[in-house]
Amino acid sequence: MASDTDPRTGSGPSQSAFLKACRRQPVPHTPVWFMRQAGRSLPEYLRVREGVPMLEACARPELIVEITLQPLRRYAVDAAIFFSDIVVPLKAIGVDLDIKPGVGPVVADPIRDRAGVAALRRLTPDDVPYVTEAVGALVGELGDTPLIGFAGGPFTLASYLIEGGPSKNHDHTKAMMYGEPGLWADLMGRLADITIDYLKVQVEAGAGAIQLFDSWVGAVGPDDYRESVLPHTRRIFEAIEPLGVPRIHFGVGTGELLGLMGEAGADVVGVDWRVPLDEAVRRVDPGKALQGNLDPAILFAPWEVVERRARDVLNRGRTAEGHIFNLGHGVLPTTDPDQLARLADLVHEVSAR
Ligand code: 1CP
Repeated sequence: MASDTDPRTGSGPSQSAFLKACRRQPVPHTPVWFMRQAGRSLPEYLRVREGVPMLEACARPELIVEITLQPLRRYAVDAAIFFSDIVVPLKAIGVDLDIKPGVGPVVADPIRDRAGVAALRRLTPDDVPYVTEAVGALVGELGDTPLIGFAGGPFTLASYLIEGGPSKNHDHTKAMMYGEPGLWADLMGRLADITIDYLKVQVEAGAGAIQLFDSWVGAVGPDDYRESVLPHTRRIFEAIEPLGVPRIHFGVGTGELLGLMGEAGADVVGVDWRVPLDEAVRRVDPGKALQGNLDPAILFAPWEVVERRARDVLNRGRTAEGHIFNLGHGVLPTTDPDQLARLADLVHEVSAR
């Protein structure tokens, strides 16, 4: 693969603080970005999305590029994240689904039997030409700032497909996981294949890192995670390894799974706000960087509180081999963008070496 370093200046995304921290190398400052930094909390996002359904926005390269760049005009973040959604690759291989405003992904025919699982086919670059085009354009626009590609983790994708939409208890999902392990393994294997195909498209088009969002996997205990999820996640990370980009793994409520999520093959383990980073260091094997973990709701408190809590995250993050500052989950829709702008600057100031 061609190097992204300019031999004359030694610059390029590979020299960025974000990629260095992912690789546990020394950094000039702690890098920062925010999950869901694009989107709902930005008035300029709401303007360009007016009258454009979410899945249509995800299939229009010029909109993807614009929305991905919007947060970078406001915040001094160290990385951009590709604007899309975790269900985009499923839609691209023909699953009948939509993203309903105020709800989330909704699947027309939930997958609960062998025929439904068997209909899930692999993804080819021709299924997502808009992704290749948008990533390529973004990498050109972003210069030295790395672009994070992403996909949903297999448990989270399985949950949307089996439940048919957002779910609190994942009833049908767990019924299949516990009651029909053969069918579950087939489904998870296919989702892993699709995810590998989809992440490869993004990295081959120029994404400098990938994040696997297994947002809802915290619903599973450690033994079941090890048996029913980890093998599939491991296969995804192993398939991406030869591409040479850092692999980040994140889920919500995964305090009891952090060690296993690292074992699955991530270079960087994302931590939600429930586990302090110095405790997360003890739970994850050596050789991993950590990402996180300010409670996104802290941003609703006065700035003094945000500052104190952000300094605490940075202090605890110093115990990790590499730390990427982030929120403990996505930016909440009513967040004041000025608080985020101030937070990104604070992280850089406080952590400058
Ligand atoms: O920074 C960014 O802009 C990235 C954009 C992004 C990402 C990373 C979107 C846009 N979706 C995602 C990933 C995603 N989608 C995750 C993993 C991250 C996380 O845990 O937050 C998940 C679980 C989803 C599923 C999803 N899509 C939901 C959650 C529903 C639930 O189960 O509670 C929702 C509301 C969506 C729709 C969606 N995705 C993105 C946007 C901007 C929207 C809202 C669109 C609309 O309402 O029109």
